[in-house]
Amino acid sequence: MREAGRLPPGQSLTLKWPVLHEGSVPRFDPATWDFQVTGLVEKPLRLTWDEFTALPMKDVVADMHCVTRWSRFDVRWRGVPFTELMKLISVKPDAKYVMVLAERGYTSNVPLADLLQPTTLFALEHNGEPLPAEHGYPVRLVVPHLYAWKSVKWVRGVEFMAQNAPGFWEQNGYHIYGDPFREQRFSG
Ligand SMILES: Nc1nc2c(c(=O)[nH]1)N[C@H]1C(S)=C(S)[C@@H](COP(=O)(O)O)O[C@H]1N2
Ligand SMILES: [Mo]
Repeated sequence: MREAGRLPPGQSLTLKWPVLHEGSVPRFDPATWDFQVTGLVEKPLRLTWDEFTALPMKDVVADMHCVTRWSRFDVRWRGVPFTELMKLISVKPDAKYVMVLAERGYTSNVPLADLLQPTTLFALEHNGEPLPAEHGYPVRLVVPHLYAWKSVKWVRGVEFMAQNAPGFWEQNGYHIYGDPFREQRFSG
């Protein structure tokens, strides 16, 4: 055990990797895939697959906590840190929140400060292999310190916002922030 209290309250450890998402697994076509940055930026940005995968990458080993009460320890991700994306854009000073956008209209809102954490990345690999399709191939966001519904699979872009706004699960009763150690599962 790396530290006591590593398992958040109300969670159980799993050694498997459950698959959890709304809808079906989208198809990936590198010729049409893009990553779009919109909202409160000086200039919107569009990256092609080749441009996105040329960005610097690093490894992050982190635990994963789903609001449905399973946690996985020591998940190894490799991908593009959110801070690398920040180097390509000028965010306007009033941008404080981000809507993360995925295939099929899935969204989740995350404060910009949380995305700037060194452990937040756009993961392309898991344990040295490309992400399995059902786990977000080709790219998913990983925000390990929040409940995993914020770790958006099949991510396609981010929109910078001045005000917080609920994403898909947040509109359906999940907590607007989602800290597993404070058991922020549901709103209200
Ligand atoms: N695009 C998309 N990303 C998503 C979801 C989803 O429904 N659609 N579900 C979230 C939820 S609730 C969880 S717990 C994790 C599960 O990731 P996994 O299937 O790789 O374990 O993905 C998150 N990312
Ligand atoms: Mo979840």
